[in-house]
Amino acid sequence: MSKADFNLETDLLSRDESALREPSLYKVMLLNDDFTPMDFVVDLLMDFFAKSAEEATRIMLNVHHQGVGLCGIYTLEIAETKVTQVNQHARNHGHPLKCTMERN
Ligand code: TYC
Repeated sequence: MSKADFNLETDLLSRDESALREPSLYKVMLLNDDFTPMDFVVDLLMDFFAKSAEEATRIMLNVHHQGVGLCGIYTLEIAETKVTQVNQHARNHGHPLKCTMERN
């Protein structure tokens, strides 16, 4: 095998060790509370998660009734940024809304 034929991914690393494996994904979730106004949550889902008014309303009501709801699935840094921005936005407006993330 000539040097030109050597492929690190396929010849040396197992599938699990491959530098080409997909990045881990993280679910970004909204948690329910009794105080944050529904229209604030709908606007937040449209502004930070690019949801339509209809989809944002569906997600907000899902959180309201189930206690938690999925906003989106992202790679680590994007998920962390969404969580930080949403929690800061809620704090800035005096609402207790919490956004969290978990490994998918
Ligand atoms: N439960 C809130 C209310 O009745 C609405 C709400 C929805 C709050 C989703 C937070 O993540 C949330 N005003």
